[in-house]
Amino acid sequence: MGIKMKITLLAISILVISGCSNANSQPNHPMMDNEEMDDSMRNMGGNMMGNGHMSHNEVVSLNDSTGENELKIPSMLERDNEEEVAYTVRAQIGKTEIFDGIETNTYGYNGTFLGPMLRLDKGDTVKIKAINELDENTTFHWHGLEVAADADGGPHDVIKPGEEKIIEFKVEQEAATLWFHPHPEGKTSEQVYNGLAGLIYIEDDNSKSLGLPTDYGKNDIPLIFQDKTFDDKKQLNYRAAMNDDGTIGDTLLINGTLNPKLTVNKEKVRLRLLNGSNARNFTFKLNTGNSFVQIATDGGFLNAPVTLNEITLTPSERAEIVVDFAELNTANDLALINEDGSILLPFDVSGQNGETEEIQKELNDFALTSEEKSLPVTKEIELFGMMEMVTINGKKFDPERIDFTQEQGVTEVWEIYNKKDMMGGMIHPFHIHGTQFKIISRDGEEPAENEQGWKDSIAVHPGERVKIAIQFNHKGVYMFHCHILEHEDNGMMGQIEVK
Ligand SMILES: [Cu+2]
Repeated sequence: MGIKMKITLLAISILVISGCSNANSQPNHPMMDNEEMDDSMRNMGGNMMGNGHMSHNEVVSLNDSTGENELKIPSMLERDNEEEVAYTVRAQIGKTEIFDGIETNTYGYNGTFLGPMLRLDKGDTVKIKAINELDENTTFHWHGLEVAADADGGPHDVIKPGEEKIIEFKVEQEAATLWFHPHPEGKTSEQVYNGLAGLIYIEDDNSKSLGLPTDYGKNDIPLIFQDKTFDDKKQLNYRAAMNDDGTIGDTLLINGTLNPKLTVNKEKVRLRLLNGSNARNFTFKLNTGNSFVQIATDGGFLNAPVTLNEITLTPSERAEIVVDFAELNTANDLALINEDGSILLPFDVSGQNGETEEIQKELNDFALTSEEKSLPVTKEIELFGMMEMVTINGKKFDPERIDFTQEQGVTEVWEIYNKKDMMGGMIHPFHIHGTQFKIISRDGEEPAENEQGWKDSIAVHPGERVKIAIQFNHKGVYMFHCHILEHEDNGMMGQIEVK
């Protein structure tokens, strides 16, 4: 018996012993050499026992950040000219040195990995020249932006390789931290995984008057959290890493930085957290157990800062938090950690004192009216399934089918229900395009204080019913979907036409 045959039999017996029923979700590698086979088997083991989501909840841990690399800060995108708010965004293929001395094949916007930060003001009329320099179709989706459907960059807005499109919209919503990423049908997960994601900051008179930390990269820090699996050649081999129930990796990158640390002054530092992962949920906390305050949700400021010891973000959710490094005992090693204790971002607190302005008690005038609370449910969404068997209201995405219609400017109440399955079910982060909504209730209860603000994505737990009040200010066909990107690509997505 040849060595390959022995290894194959060993792999098969491991599958049988483990009683793994999702082995067929693993890609076949007929040409694998022995070393790759070893890796592949290790990955299979990991998937079966951990991130295979067979129990929907045990997930492989992230490696601790050693803190050897200073966190990279995305550059701020420069305007094309002074006269108008016009930008160029290119989706590109490139090579990035994520590991010292090794080039990893990646995608990026206006660069080789991730994208620049696009800073917009409320009231701006924005023109973006979107150019596809990839060798496959892509779209440019502005996640959280309240724009007409033809500017939203959903799967209908394909830009072919070598082609470009001018996208125009007016910024009419309040200050918020949004993001942009591709959204082509069936390919979103791979393109995001390979590096296509960038941030959008919207500022307005309110955000500028609050006295919050606004020194970009110094005390106003964007943090894009993404977990990846690198193969033995330090490549992002999406096909090998892919899991139909959500691709989870053991290696954390923040803003594309491996083993990041953040150097800060002794002052209040605003962290704009984005869970930009394909599927991993994060629960952020400080290793010292100290609290911090949350000041903003996906789509704007909370009315007042909310003191928290930890915050969970599911894929695509954002939160702005403020950590007061002047108040923390910097004799200890400080770090942002995940729920399981893995070190995400060590902090290096310099001896320098910085700004100490108090955070204002009133940040916004967000309101859920009693009228909105008393509206009847007019749209019901049932999320169900796992792996490639995911559906919304029993159906998979069909670009030719309109699932719902809603009138422009009219508030309706949607009830989103996450129906449990035999395995108990899993959290589905539910996202709606083109608008921000308000959470009315979770299983009939008022949402937590830190969810009483504008949202465009919401974690819906197994068995849970969430009611939201939602209005679209623009017309056209918008997507709603699970933001576990593999679920989205597997058809856990529907369409609403706003008339
Ligand atoms: Cu899902």
